[in-house]
Amino acid sequence: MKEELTQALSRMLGKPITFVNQPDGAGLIIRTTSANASLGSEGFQLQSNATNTAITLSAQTDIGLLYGGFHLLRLMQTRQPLIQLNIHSTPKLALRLLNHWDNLNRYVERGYAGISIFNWHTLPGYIDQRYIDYARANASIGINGTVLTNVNANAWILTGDYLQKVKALADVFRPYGIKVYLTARFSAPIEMGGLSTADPLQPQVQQWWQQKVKEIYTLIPDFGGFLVKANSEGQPGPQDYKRTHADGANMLADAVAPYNGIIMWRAFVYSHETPEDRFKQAYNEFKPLDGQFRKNVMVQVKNGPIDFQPREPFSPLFGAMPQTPLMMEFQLTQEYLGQGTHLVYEAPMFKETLDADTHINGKGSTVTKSVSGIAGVANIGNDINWCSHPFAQANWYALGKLAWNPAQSSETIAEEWIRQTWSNKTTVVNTCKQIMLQSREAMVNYMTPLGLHHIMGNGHHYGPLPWGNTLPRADWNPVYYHRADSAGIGFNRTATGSNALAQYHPAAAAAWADSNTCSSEYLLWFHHVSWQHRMPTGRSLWQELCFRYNQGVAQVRTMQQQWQQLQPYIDKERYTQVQLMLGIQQREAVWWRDACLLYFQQFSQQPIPAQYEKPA
Ligand code: GCW
Repeated sequence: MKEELTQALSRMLGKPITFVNQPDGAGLIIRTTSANASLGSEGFQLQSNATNTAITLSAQTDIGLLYGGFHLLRLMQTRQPLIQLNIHSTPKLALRLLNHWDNLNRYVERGYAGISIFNWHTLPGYIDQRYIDYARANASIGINGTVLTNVNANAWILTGDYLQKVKALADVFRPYGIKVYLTARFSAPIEMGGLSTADPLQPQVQQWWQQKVKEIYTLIPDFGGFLVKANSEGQPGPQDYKRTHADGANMLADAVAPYNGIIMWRAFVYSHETPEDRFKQAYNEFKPLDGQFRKNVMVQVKNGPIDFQPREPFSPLFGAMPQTPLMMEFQLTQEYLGQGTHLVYEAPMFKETLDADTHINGKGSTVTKSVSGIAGVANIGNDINWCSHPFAQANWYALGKLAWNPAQSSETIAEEWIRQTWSNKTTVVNTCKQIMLQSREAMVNYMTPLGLHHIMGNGHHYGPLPWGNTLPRADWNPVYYHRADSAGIGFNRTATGSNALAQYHPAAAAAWADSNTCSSEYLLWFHHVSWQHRMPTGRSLWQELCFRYNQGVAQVRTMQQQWQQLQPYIDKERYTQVQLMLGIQQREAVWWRDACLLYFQQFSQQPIPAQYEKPA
């Protein structure tokens, strides 16, 4: 913390900083205190004295002081007044993690910002300054854990040589309060251990994991634990041996329990065999297991039931597993959100899920109340600016801030980030904020308005492919999701359809159950409605679709104009980068609109209203 303050304060104030052991009552007074138990192990307090000549930063731990130090620097950098401070801050969620989908060969699955920052080849001997900066950046926003490896896991990370490399990273991250976690490939006992089975109920399998875990903790005493993707998309898992997810998770949980480790077991599963609506599968598999997991198992649930779409209803698992701690999984990397090129500020999307009401324990049972931690699939790579698109870093920032305090608004977070990243000038702050705050809704409009989902290109998930119908599995194909025909469009998930709605508490389901009252944002998630269906705006469904797609394009054009106004205030390099990216985004918004409207028009058999641009 001393180092951080020295570096930052001397630059901000333009003069060297001195530390003294006997403060004379003025300046910044830093102290650890055991007197204030409410601060916990990570909280901090910043308080001014009566005459505003001193600020006291106190915490129970060094990490608390570090977080408090960063907070003070943030106040300064965003030009907040430093008088009458009375801040008491503790994280609302204990686990605030990044999940890297980084492979050992440095290819990042769904990564759009270069290759992995973790250079396994030169570790453990070479400690790249980037590892230190990565830890500093994370600590500055309260992130306290990182899963270094892809959930589509490679067993080799568990070999002795690789564990030395992991240890080197853990040693770098420790002073910043960041614990290291790994992904565990369920079949590792076979692939690495030479066993003939990975059956979690076989004693030799259990022993293999116990040994492995012991080896890890000998090197890394504060190792966090494992994140596991099992029996999903071809990954090995306990079901290969007719065991349940609980059997698999508990076996690993028992191995790490003596060291206070945890297992984060992912609920992102959907099976090749079941013809069941994919929406329902995670709930169907996991809900019956509630109560069967060990105490140190957390089930990690993606925000929505399908897969990181521009807009999804919250996953029905939130609130549905009262005996199992849940982790929220958000995706920072923009797999379905324009990837490396589109400017999309994701905080409003995260907030929408966190604030959603599950009604499980009556009104006000927000999703936030049902989670014990938040993980963000990282959007970081070795690009010079970490996240490639200059605005993408805001999503990393927002994840940390929301995990610390889910009640913070998207706007406040955006403003903080803009001030620290671009400028404190009012025009820049206000204009960037406008751009950021409309960006997610713009994207929903030009990609998947009114509750359309999963109509992007197969495999790479980039660009429109609503006509996609050639893959061997129904639920890989866009036509499975939009179900457009001459009668109408949308997926009927009510009682007369797949009845996925029944997985929600009746009070939550009620908001979506009737196509006449279901909010437009979710309409086609839950209903197949006719092209003539009357929307709350008075337009027909078809007209509304035309309106939304065009609105999305118009919003991106507005974003372009707004950005242009900032040219005098932004350095040329970053200004041009964003400008060119917005150009791509604009062209692609048009591409999306034209492709989708022309495709759906075959079914609606209605003209595109004259006021809109004619698709090329
Ligand atoms: O979002 C999908 C991606 C896969 C990913 C999978 C998952 C890591 O298309 O690339 O695999 O979900 O979350 O497991």
